[in-house]
Amino acid sequence: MTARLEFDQLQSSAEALRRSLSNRLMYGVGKDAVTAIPQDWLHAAALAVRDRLVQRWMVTTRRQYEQDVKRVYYLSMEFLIGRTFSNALLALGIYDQMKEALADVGVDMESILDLEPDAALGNGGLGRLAACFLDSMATLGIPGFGYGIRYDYGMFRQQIVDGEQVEAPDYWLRAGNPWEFPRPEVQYRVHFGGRTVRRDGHVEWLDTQHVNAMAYDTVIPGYATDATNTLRLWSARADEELDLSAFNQGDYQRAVESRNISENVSRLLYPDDSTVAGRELRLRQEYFFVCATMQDLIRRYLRTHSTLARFSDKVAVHLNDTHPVLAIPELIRLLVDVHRMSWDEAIGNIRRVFSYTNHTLMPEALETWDVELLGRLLPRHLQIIYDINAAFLDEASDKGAHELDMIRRMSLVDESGQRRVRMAHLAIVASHKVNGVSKLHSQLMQHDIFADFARLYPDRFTNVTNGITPRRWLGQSNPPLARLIDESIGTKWRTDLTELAGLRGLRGDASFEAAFRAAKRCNKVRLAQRAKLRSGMVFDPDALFDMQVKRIHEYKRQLLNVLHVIVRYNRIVADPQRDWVPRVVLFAGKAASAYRMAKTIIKLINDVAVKVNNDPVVGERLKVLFVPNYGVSIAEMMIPAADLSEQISTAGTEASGTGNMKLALNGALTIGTLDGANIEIGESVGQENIFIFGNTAEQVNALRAAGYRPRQIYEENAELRNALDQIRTGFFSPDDPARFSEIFYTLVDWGDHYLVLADFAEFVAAQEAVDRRFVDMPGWTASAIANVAGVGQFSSDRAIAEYARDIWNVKPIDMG
Ligand code: 26Q
Repeated sequence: MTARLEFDQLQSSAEALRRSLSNRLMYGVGKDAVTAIPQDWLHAAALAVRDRLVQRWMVTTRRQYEQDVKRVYYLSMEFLIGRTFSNALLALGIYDQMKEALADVGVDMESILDLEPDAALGNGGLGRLAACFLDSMATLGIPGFGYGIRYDYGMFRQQIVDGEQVEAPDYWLRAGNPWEFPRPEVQYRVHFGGRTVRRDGHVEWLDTQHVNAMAYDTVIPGYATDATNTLRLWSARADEELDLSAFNQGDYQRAVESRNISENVSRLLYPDDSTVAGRELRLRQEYFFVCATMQDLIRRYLRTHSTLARFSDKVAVHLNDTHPVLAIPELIRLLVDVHRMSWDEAIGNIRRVFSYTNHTLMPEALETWDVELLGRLLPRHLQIIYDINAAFLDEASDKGAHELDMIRRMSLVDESGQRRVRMAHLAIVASHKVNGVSKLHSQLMQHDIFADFARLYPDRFTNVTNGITPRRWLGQSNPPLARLIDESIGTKWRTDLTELAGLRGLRGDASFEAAFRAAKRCNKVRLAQRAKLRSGMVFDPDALFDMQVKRIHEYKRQLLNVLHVIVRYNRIVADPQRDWVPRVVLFAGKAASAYRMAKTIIKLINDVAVKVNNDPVVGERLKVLFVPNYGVSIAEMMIPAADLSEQISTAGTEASGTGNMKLALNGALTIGTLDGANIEIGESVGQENIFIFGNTAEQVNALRAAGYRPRQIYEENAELRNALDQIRTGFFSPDDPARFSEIFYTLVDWGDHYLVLADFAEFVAAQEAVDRRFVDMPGWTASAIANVAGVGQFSSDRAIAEYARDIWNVKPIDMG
């Protein structure tokens, strides 16, 4: 029986929104216009918007059900969503109407936007990619679900105190989260520990401890479509039983304390320190969310199917790196031990269902887990992994892999030293597709780290170059440019970014070029105002804005950038009267809290900034600023203001990069190495519109093999030597002259692993070419336009269409 429910059909006019706003403030927030603080208005407005999303959500869910669609489950430990309010308004096409409605009740919308906290449930590129993919799946109508963890504390807030990074907790839920729907009725038990007992064909897992995973749902709107998707995040809940037993023993306090401990599993996001410390809580997190997710998707499947026979026709599970790879043994466990499927049938299903994206080539960043820890926490899963390994090694030997060395290299268990499970190997063996995230990365993957597997399973490996959503990274973050593009070539680019190619025809059109420059200048003024407000620093919007915004990591080579800044500074001081091109060098990014070198690099940037910015001889010719607390919202403000995009990783280390795409889309020119997606960006925007320098991945290998000698470079290049000596002897740190000596030795005497010195001279030469081009303003503008016009293929819509066709085998839903 269906109840006779009647709903208001919510309209999009300013008037309808004003009415919703009043209702939501009153009945949703419990305030009136007199008592409401700005935060309350934001909350009420968010609820009014959410109501309109829910309408679409219900329609989509019904269509999915009617069409018995194949669903994609995108499993990721990270979703770096940022703010939702503006994004949802734009998706619904009600931005101006909401602004008017708020103005009618005396609230300035722009002033409340900044009150929304970022949902910062991710570290960097991998987490933001997941967020862009959700946006694109919804926009394309791909039936997709994001699954992850609802961390109480997201990415830490970075404060800079005396030039050093200080971490503060990010309690993003403090004011409540109007975008989520708690689903207390959707809870699954997640077991840990215990022992296993074999019983005819299946295995029982006994004497475990458990915690519950409770669902929180967020609607993901598609742009200019009724289609929406769901992001389901799990939060840990201790259950009643746990309390009762302890309570019965008369220890009420301990009962409550133990609740807290078991709920810790969803407490915080682990920062990526790239040398994975074997943290037990991290392993618990990984299992916690995939366990709940696998139970949930089996339940959803069985609601509309009576047997599991067609499971793999209706379910695709994608692993965003190896972090969710325990989903594989967990699904096998559920199919075999709970649903009593045969092992062979279960294995067949696994391979059809799973696919895996690799995001790094650096061996120290590949996840492995100690067999002892795995066996203690997840004894059944360790058995399953051993069984998969045995079957795999048989298969490998059938296919002719007999050589003992090769078997050892490919085994899921690394037996050298303390035995460890190689999570990437598990993902490869159990997936039907494995992809890298740029052409170069996918090639290196097949020729270097996973070469044995690529020989064994040549059809399994593929490339899907990353992409970014144009809705957030142009439409939302860069209104002046978005408006200009709308006026010049129409609005279709928002759902088909290749439309931007139409801008090519406008190069040489003086009025378009002037408007293009004006849009950039407007963004630079906005950033300069913000910087003035926050740091007191004043800079000239007509200077060249040079930006390196990304996590702080040795391989990303912020040090190379700093060395150039120091050399430029020394040159200015030596010859202040030359016709210097004024530059503002901006850095932003977080260092993992345990990564000492990365933190020292932040301090160096800030010490160099103090020296440069306070030298009266330098003046406007050079300014250096480290912008604190880089995250999605700060990126949205900074990126549109960039002239120059620094993408200077050691070739072969940056899997793809996505900041490179965002900056090019906003009309910055790239200075970069032939690494990750930089290569494809160069091919698309034209080599004359990008500044490429440095050793190629191949040359990097050759250099290392031949015995790289950084000290020789140091000795032979006087300017470089001088800069490094300044770092070593305390020129930038007179209060603590030895502060940066470790940086010096790392580069000069301890091998310079990332070849900073090897690429230095070419980098400086490329920077000189940048200056020459920038003073030719028409030439620069033409190149900037060529960048915007050329990056259409780096839309996440293109990436998702490729995943859907080549990896997931899913079709868009028919919205009727
Ligand atoms: C693993 C285990 C324990 C703790 C933390 C981690 C961990 C967390 C996050 C390891 C790695 C990450 C994040 C990696 C990441 O962001 N990689 C980037 O992914 C982007 C999207 O594909 C690429 O564009 C970047 O090149 C790549 O660096």
